[in-house]
This record gives sequence, structure tokens and C-alpha cells, in this order.
Amino acid sequence: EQLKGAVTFEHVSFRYPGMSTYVLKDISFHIRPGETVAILGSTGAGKSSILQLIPRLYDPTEGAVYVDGMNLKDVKMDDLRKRIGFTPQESILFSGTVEENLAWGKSDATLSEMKAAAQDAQIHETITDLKDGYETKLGQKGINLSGGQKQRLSVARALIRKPNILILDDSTSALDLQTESKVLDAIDKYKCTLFIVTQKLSTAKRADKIMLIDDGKIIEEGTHDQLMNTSTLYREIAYS
Ligand code: DUT
Repeated sequence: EQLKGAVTFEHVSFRYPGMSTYVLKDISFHIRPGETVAILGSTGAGKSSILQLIPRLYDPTEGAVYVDGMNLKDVKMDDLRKRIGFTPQESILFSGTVEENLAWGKSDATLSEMKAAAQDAQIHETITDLKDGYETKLGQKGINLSGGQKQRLSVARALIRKPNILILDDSTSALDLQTESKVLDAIDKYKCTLFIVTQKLSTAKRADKIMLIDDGKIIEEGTHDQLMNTSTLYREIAYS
């Protein structure tokens, strides 16, 4: 395949269309294919805004984003869609069966692909326990899932496409430490580049790079061990 999963931000500044204030200010970083990046920062810091630029939900106001050295603007949207898995902060599930929800975005997904992804996202057993298994209807007239179950279903949906770049925007926040760690162990096998917004120290610890975001800027970056040595702010987060 074309994309391997390197992601580069070059002097990216960003304001939402129609807004005058910049929510991202001169962000630069380079992530190698297969690396895991944990993104930490308080609410409104700009974490989601950074991540939304990778699947081109928005384009930078200034600067540029590159995937495998290609400016995103020169990559076919179709290639991007196939290669980038993105689970937004609020999982988007619609009224339809579990199967239909899983196959959203990859309509040719086979049942065995769905089951494999669901197993990796630690949601397969929940699904098989439902009245009609993978054919159970969700939503208004169907079953309502818990927050954590919805999150795991969205992760499964993203995994089905075997993305080169996986972006989990706070999509594991409702999972307990053990379940999250099982999901992350499974994601490791996909060898994709992973961006994960998290508040969990256990998740930050396993990242190749942690980025601390504040007020639209990267204020610290490094591994857990590096930041424990160099960053008072990170130590405060770690001990809180
Ligand atoms: N913002 C907008 N319009 C949007 C989304 C966000 O103006 O559609 C603003 C709100 C905030 C800034 O952008 O001042 C950064 O928001 P973002 O959602 O990127 O921050 P976060 O770090 O992801 O916050 P949270 O942890 O609450 O999701």
C-alpha cells in the first residue's frame, strides 16, 4: 500500500472557519510509521483540533500536514478514508444492527472480519450476549449500549479497515484500565500509527511519544521516562 503512516505537522496554526481566535498555534512534530502517540492536556487545549486535521475534517489555516511526506492536500480523499481510522470523541452509532454499524465505512466487510475486529476491541462477547448477536438492532427501537460499549464498537469499526493511522479521540475514556490495556495490546498487532487522547497514565506510559497540549501549543513532549525527569507539569499529572 501507498501509505505507511508517518505524520508530520509543519508550523500548523488553525482557527475554526468564521472564528477569529487561533486554537492551534504553530504546531510542529514528526511521527514515524507505527509509533504510538499519547496526547494529554486539559479540556479545550486543542487535542481534538489537532487530530481532526489528519483525516482532513478541517485544513490548517497556516502550515501543512503531511502523511508519508505527502501534503494531505495532494492525497486522494479516497486513499485517506481507506487508510485513516478515526473515532471521534462522541461515538457515532446509528439505528441499525450491530453488523451494519460495524460495516459503516467498509460495506464489503465480512462477518469474520467484523468478529476479529470486535474481538480486538473487546466487544465481541458483549455482542454475542445480545438477543440477536450481530444482528441485534441498536438505537431508538433497539438496544441501548453503555458509553464504554459504544466506544469499543467504534474502535472495532475503525479496526475493520486495518488503518495505517488510527486516531482514538478519547475513545477509550470509559474503559477500565484492564480493558483499555487489552484493546491497546490488540491494536499493537495492527502495527499502525496510533494517536490516542487519554487521561490514563498507563496509556501514556506505553506511548513512544507523549505530547502535552495547552492553549493550542505542544508544551512538552517525550516518553514517560523522559518527562518524569524533565517536566514538573507531567510529574504533577502523573502523581495526581
Ligand atoms: N472549538 C471551536 N469549534 C469547534 C471545536 C472547538 O471553536 O468546533 C474551540 C473550543 C476550544 C478550542 O477550539 O477553545 C480547542 O478545542 P478542542 O476540542 O480541540 O480541545 P480538546 O483539548 O480536545 O478539549 P476536550 O478535552 O474538552 O475535548
